[in-house]
Parts: sequence; structure tokens; C-alpha cells
Amino acid sequence: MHLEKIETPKDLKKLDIKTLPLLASEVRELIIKTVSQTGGHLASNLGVIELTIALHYVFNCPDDKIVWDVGHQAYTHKIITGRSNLFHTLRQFGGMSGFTKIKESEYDAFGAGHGSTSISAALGMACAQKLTSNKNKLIAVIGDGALTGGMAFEALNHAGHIKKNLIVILNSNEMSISQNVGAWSQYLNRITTNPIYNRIRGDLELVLKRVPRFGSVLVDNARKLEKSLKLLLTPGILFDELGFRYIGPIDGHNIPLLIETLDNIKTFKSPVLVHVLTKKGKGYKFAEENPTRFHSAKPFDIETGIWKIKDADKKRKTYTNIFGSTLVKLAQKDKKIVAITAAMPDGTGLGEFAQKFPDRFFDVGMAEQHAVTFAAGLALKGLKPVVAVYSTFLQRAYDQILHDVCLQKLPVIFAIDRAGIVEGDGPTHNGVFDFSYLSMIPNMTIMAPKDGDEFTSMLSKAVEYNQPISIRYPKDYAVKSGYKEPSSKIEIGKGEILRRGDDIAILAIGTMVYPALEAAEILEKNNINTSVVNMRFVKPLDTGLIKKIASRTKKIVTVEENVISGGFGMSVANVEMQNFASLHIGLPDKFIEQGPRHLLLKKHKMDGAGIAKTILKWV
Ligand SMILES: Cc1ncc(C[n+]2csc(CCOP(=O)(O)OP(=O)(O)O)c2C)c(N)n1
Repeated sequence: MHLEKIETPKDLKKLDIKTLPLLASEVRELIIKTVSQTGGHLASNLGVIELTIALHYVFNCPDDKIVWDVGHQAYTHKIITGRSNLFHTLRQFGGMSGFTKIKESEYDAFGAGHGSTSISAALGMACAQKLTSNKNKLIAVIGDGALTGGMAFEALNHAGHIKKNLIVILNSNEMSISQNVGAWSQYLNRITTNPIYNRIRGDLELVLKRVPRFGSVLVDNARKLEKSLKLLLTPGILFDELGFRYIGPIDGHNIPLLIETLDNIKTFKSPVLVHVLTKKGKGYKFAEENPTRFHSAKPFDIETGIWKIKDADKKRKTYTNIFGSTLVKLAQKDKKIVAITAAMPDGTGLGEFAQKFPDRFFDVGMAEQHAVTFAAGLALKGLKPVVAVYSTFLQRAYDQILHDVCLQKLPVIFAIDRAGIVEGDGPTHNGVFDFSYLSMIPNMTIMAPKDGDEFTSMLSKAVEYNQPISIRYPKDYAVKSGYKEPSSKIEIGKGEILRRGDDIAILAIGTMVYPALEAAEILEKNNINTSVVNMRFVKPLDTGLIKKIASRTKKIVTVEENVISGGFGMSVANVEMQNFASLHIGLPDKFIEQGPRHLLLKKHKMDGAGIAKTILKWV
């Protein structure tokens, strides 16, 4: 076993290059085995094992800095930088992060989770080095999916202009989570799939090497010819034109070739882009065959590739499932409904919509900012765009929501998935800020359903509503409605009273409604008669109902799966009322750690028992 001998990348360098493919197989086996138990980004990680080994073989980390974009593909990096013994704790509560994290290791040069940041961060470090006379290498590793994010282009533009010593490794596997999209992606594919292109380039280089370089008119002409021919024939010329020296494309699974190439370019003094071709899911049959499914794998059986899901859960529907099927039904009736995703067609539940209405479905790539303003354009021309997006990634498009959608009061519907705590991914993916960041924007309406049935009703309401509107829901199985009758009709800005009691009122929103009802039962046993209101809307707030109930109970408690700062509770606190006391329950003003949603909710006293306990202490 070679892996046992690798404590740090220094140990890696002691190995003969010929043994590195064996090491790669050991790492591959470890990753498959571990992820089959913990879940995680399997396919992306299997694709970059050889690349990671080659990078650590050539460069001297932690002095040299490797900045992984998204950070979801850094398992090999973690394993060979002293964390193999922690690897079994991947994504678990208290365990190793599934992304790069500077607090976790000095080898993690930059924390990530969201995409398209690596070139900016590495360029910043490169500029800082210049000012501090530090000579270390800076390497950004970015996938062709993350390259579709606008920020990556902003960084390339800047890097090519200031010509800092920066290495960008572009990992092309033709995939984002799903098939990669866009003109850039097509351009990269053309580079990689056209052998004539590459052969001509080789021949051209030979010819040009024979042209005399000094002292004749021929030289000038040869240079001009070289430039024009290069423009025509060289793969990656767009990168060259942006100020990067383009190298590639090269086989990202050939370790000796990778090492030779990286060795050659490491002394370059200006920006260089090495284009590496890899296979997503490499070395595990099921992941190679279906890299999208194995992008973010659930725990699975290695022999069959089948998810290990409890029998009881197999028939349950998630909020994402309900969103997908309801939107299809609504779109069948209303041709104006169109759907937009930023590279997450499956994750957001839009798969069926995309199949049924290909002309009304837009995957814009990993580009949330563009997705929102693009939706604004669609809305302006009379369509009903539904932007299906994870809460945490919508943060990327903040000004677009504010300036392009809400300021112009355009009827864009935001279907905000993964709102609240998100299992396994940790602080970068917990969607616990959307109530806060949306509720301060004028013209925005914010809803959150208590259960699956209400979610369906809210979606129907949203597509009828002719103004900016958002619905947020968690990554979880949908709660089955506890009510035989369909709950009262959704009216914009109106809540519903679910339980009446005169001592205290709990105003709950979204996922916290059923835990609030549980808390009320516990309080009842402690002789506290409790009202529970399903507020449904954070904005507009049902101030009439709040005032009425507060005048009776004199004590109100708000509960939300969002940070308290700027959230639902704070909106309630701003309602002008006299003679009442209030308590606000929600997530604290800190980044919430990784772990299972239900465990973390319990830990933060946001299950029924926890809410009751906090209230009992308060009263
Ligand atoms: C801003 C942002 N949007 C969406 C995502 C979700 N996401 C995680 S990885 C990924 C695809 C990345 O594709 P690529 O960079 O090509 O890497 P690969 O997994 O194919 O190796 C996406 C869309 C994200 N992490 N950040």
C-alpha cells in the first residue's frame, strides 16, 4: 500500500513516477468506499485523482497554493495532505468538510462551496505576493462548469490584463452537474474533439520553427503569418487573446504527462492556462455511466450503485418532487410559464419540465446573476418565469433581484429550494439567510409552506400573482398535511390560525409550523394555553392578525428556520404594538455547521421539544 506512506505531499515526491498510478487506484478505492457510506461528490472527485496527484508532485504545498473551485472535488487533495485518517468523517456532524476550508488545513488555500471564485482568489493572492516579495506559485483549478459563472470571466479578464504569475488548470469533462451548457462549453468541446485542429497546430509549429528568426523581412512576415495562422488554427486561442498562454488539451488521467507539462510551465512568469481533459466518475462504472446521478451521491451499494434509502422513505415525496410535478401541471394549463435553472435542472426538480417543454426551459449554466436578470427580461415581455434555485446560490444574484426584478416590479417567481439547514454540505450550503436578505427589498413577496399541500397551493398562487414573489422550502421529505380539509385558501399576506389559546401565541413560518404545534401540546401540559398561527407570509406580514392575537395573549413568540437577524421575527418585532412581550426563536448569528438537518434543528432547539423548552424558560 502506497497510500499508507503518504502523510504529506512531501512523501508523495519520494515515490517513483511509475508507482503514482497505483497510488491513484488506492485513492480511488478509498473514495468510492467512503462516499458509499457518507454520500458526497463522487463523480467529480473520481475525475481529478490523477490531476491532484500530479499537482502535488510538482508543486510545493502548502507554500504553493492550490485553489480548488467549488472545492467539491478536493477529496484526493485532502487525503494526501494529512487527512486520510479523518476521511471516514466526511460530511458528518463534527467531521471533515466536503469542501475546502482554510480552518481545516493549511493545505486548503481558500474556502469554497460556491462556484467560480478560484481565479479571483488566486489572482488576489498573486498580487499580494508581489507586494510581499513572496515567490510561491498560485494555481486555480476550475471545472468547465464553474467556468460558465460570470465571476470566472471577470477574473480571467483581470488576470490577462495585469499579467500576474498565475496558473489556471481548466478541468474539462463536458459536465457541470448535468451536461454542461453554453457557447463556451461548445468552444471547449471543439478544441478537444477536433483532431485535425490539433494536427494542423503541430505541423504549424514545426514549420514556424524552421523559419529564420533574425535579420530579414521574412522574420516580420513570418511573425505576422504565425499570428494569423495561430488565430485560425490554435486551440484555445481565445485564452491566448485574453492574455493567457494556453497549453493543451492534455489527458488528465496520464500522470507522467501531467507532471511533465506542469514541470514545464511552473516557471512561466505570466498567466498560463493548462487545459486538462478528464472523465467524470472515472474508474467506477456506475458513476462513469451516470455522472449526473453520482455528482452528489447518497450513500449507495458499491456492487449495484443503488442508493441506500430506508424502505419507509422510498415512497415519500420531497418538496423538490412536489415543485417539479406541480409546475408541470401548472405549465400545461398556462403557456406563459417558463422555467429557468442555473445548472441545476435535476437538483431543482425541473427534469420533467425540461422534457415536456424544452422550448420553455432554460439552463443558463452556473450563472445565477444572469438567470435572474434573464428572467426579468422574460417577464417584461409577458411571460411568467419561474427561477428555480437553491437559497444559498440565490445570494449570488442579490442585486439582480433588487435592481432588475423588484425595482421594476416584474412578475418573476423565485422557487427557493434548499432553504433552511441542508444536510451534509455545511455552512456554504445552508440556506438560512433568505428571509433576511429578501424581506428588506421593496415589492418582494415572501411565502413559506408548512407542508406539501400548502406548497402546491402556494405555487398556484405564485403563478397567478403579477409581481415579484418567492416561495422557500427545505431539502427534505414534504410534511404530510395534518389537516383533513384543505387548509384555508392562500391569500397574499394572510396567515391562518391553527390553534387557539389565550396565554401565549406562537407565530410560525414554513417548516416551523408543525414543530410549533408540537411545542403547543407540550406547553398545554404545563398549563399554558397556546395559540399557533401559520403565518404563511414573511412579506407582506399579516399585521392585522398579529395585532389582534397579541392584544389577547400579550405574549408572542416567533419561530423560523432562518437566522434571527433580519428575519421573520425581526419583521414581527417591527410591527407597532403596545403592551406585549416577544421572544424570537431562530438560528443564531453564526454560520451553522454541517450535519443532518433534523439533528441540527434539535441542537439549535428548533424541534417541538426545544421550542417548548425555550418558551417555558422565558415565561
Ligand atoms: C454559485 C454556484 N452555483 C451552483 C453550484 C452547484 N454546483 C456545484 S458543483 C457544480 C458543477 C460544477 O461543474 P464543474 O466546475 O465542471 O466541476 P465538475 O463537478 O464537473 O468536476 C454546480 C452547478 C455551486 N456550487 N455554486
